[in-house]
Amino acid sequence: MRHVYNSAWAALALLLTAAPAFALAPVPIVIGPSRDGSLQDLQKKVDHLLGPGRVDVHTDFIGAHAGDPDPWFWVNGSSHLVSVRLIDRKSPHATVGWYTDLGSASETDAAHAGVVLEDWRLRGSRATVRLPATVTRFGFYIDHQGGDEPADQGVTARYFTNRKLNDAGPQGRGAVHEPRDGDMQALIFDVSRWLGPNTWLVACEYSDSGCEVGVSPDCSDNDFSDILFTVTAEGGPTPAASSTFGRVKALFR
Ligand SMILES: [Ca+2]
Ligand SMILES: [Ca+2]
Repeated sequence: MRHVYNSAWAALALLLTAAPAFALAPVPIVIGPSRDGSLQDLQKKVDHLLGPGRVDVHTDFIGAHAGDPDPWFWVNGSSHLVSVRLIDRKSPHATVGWYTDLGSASETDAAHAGVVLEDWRLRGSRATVRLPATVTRFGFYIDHQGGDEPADQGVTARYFTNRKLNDAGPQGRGAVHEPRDGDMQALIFDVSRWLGPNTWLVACEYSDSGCEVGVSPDCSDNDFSDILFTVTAEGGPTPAASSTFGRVKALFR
């Protein structure tokens, strides 16, 4: 029987590895008016996608409430299949990829990451990724080729959905506003009620969100509406849905 216990402990260790941290307080995010006009406001785009009044972008993102997972990542479920659909983007100069999330670091080599949506993809296009079974936690990165907005300073930036992996403040020069322990470059919403089980909306900022917030050249507008895509875990369980967290917690009651 000994090997049975060993297997159980191995499974438990895997759960502990994947266990999330939880926000003690809401993650303080400033969403600013879009420099591209009110039609680009994230709330309008989300209302168009889900229907008006369903999601408040200021208060419903994951991390907006104490007790929410922070930072966010997904857990590789049993099917290992994840589909990504491009909802909207302002500029074609961005690529979305998945990466292996190690908590305080990312793995982005070819065995642990890959391109999901290339910059030529059109709105509405969908891509499906089969994650390696060895990957426990994952997230998405956005490579934005600079030049669209003044704050980008013409450089290509890589942002991660796990905010702790993004440099603090403008180009890593230190935080100038909250949150000070990792710039939030993507707001993530659980939209499973409206778009199907295990579906999240990821709303990204192309500029360095650690810059001062505004529309002047050295600022980021922090409209979080520069590229929007959905993530769906196909065929059942379960990237990091709240039910997964519930099960993890239940083990320790
Ligand atoms: Ca930054
Ligand atoms: Ca923006």
